[in-house]
Amino acid sequence: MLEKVLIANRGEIALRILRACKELGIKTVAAHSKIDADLKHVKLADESVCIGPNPSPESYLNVPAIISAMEVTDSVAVHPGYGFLAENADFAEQVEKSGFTFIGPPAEVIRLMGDKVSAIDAMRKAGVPTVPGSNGPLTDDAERTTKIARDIGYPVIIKAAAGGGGRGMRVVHSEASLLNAIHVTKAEAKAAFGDDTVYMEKFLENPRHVEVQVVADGQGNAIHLGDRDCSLQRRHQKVLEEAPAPDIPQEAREEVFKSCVNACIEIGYRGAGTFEFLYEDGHYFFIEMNTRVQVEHPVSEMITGIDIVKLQLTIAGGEPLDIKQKDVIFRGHSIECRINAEDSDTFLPSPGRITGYHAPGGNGVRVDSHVYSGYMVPPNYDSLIGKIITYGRDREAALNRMRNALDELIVEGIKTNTPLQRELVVDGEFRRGGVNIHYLEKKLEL
Ligand code: MV4
Repeated sequence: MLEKVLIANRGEIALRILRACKELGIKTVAAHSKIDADLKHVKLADESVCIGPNPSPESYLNVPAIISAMEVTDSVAVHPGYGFLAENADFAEQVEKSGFTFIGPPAEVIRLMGDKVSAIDAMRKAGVPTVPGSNGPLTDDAERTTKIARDIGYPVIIKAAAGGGGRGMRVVHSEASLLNAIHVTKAEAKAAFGDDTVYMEKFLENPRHVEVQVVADGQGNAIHLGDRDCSLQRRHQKVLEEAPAPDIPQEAREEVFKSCVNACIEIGYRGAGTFEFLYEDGHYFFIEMNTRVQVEHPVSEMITGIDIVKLQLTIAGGEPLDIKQKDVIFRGHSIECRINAEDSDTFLPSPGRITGYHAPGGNGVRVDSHVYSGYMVPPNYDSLIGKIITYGRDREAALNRMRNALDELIVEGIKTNTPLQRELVVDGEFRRGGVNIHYLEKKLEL
């Protein structure tokens, strides 16, 4: 087992990681920026180190500072959480080269998945269903490119290989605008990522965002923890997630789950990971793989009873998976509402001091949050201040519990998106289940 883990993140996920370490008897080091000295996990950790000033490039993205912090504290491993350096292959590589353990997949696998062209290629070869597309980078052969688009059929979407998460994409509706759209997307990709490689896919007009959670030990064992629906999003920011994904035929899901587990073995995956799919008209289309623990991982934990972060830690410590697929029992339904320090109508950030705080509770209610009364939400980082997760025997029960939990939540001193979440959990169409990725943005336009 890992002896001492450095937590290179902040906020609720840092606290989540700290709790998992404590349950496993692992010593903890909280690496934090100057303004984050008062974070809850910093107070609870065995040790803490200030790794730099508030701007994240100088602290949570500062690789030498993090590696130095591991050296001075005798940490053996680093947990990157999500965001920041979590999917940075160069960071993982430097950590390992310095003799420490990166809690995540091997650097080569992060790199393979970071390049969307190579990720899709690997998945297609492993039998994961992908979007009809160019099956590789677009070349400067205009005739060939035009033919690919014709064969796929318009609309198509041009995506940057180095993009992902909604960055560097452009939809093309007709041949007349194809070549210029590629030209512009390449220029933007070059400027944003330093890599102008782009590829083409059929543009799916009304898909759902369905993702599959996997865990692999890198020793030949891999399992899936079912799916999540994350379609409720605004500008590529997820707002509410749930597990399982509602209203999908069981045979279709079992098939895609199997393909994901198989792909984990084929690519030498290790740790927790997520296969992102678009789901439309009964078909799954792989788009990206996330090689980190995700914000919404708790809904999968709630319906399986499995602690994903503890598995990340035991696997990084070299232990084989001690759970077989047949021992993963799916039961009930779980909803997660993200609580952000932002105006519920304008979505503008609302940092500041929380003067009063009361968290919901009761049967089937989980709150993953680092905030407390008197806590100052800094303006420097993302606005997530916590997550409410509910469990119920079925979707309706989980939603009803969420409605009550949101009613109980009190956050004073700053604005939060709680009013929006309260509206969502009673929204008729959402409650019927299976709304697509455009539903929330369309609802907000009204
Ligand atoms: C797509 C798509 C439609 N067709 N690809 C956006 C985020 C990135 N992960 C992939 N994205 C999309 N890729 C094809 N071929 C629509 C989106 C998309 C989207 C996907 C998931 C969740 C929200 C979204 C919002 C807008 C567009």
